[in-house]
Amino acid sequence: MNNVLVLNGPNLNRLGSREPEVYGSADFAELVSRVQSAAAAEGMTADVRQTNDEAEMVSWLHEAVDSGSQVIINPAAFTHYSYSLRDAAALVTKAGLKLIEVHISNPHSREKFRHNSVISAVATGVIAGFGLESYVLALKAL
Ligand code: CA2
Repeated sequence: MNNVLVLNGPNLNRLGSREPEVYGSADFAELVSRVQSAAAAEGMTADVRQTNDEAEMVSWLHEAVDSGSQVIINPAAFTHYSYSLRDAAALVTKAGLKLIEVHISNPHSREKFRHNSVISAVATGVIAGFGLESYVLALKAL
């Protein structure tokens, strides 16, 4: 079966605890089950992970290259400044694997510092602003 790595960055483990007007009311456990059932509906399996650690996220992208896995990634705040994550994401797409950047909110409608992504230029595509549906749309795109 086609397995996709669904990687989530810092603070997303706290989803549901604040700012429901921006991120919705679902918690991270609900995100995991929503993504896994959407993946099953597409004939895929989803390995859904979250980390607050930049080095761990870089290692997971290396793992995607080594195992030939496609990636859906919500880099969270790393989106806006992490060149190490950008370089690791570029390794994925340069290996011929798809990497889709997703966001729950629409960063372009928020503070200026969220308007820039250092990841988007090396991603296959970007989906933002549809709540947890952003992940489902990314699965459909894959
Ligand atoms: O909209 C997104 O998915 C973001 O990637 C979420 C990041 C933010 O830094 C990006 O600009 C956009 C923030 C994740 C924090 O998640 C929480 C949500 C609710 C409660 C606590 C943390």
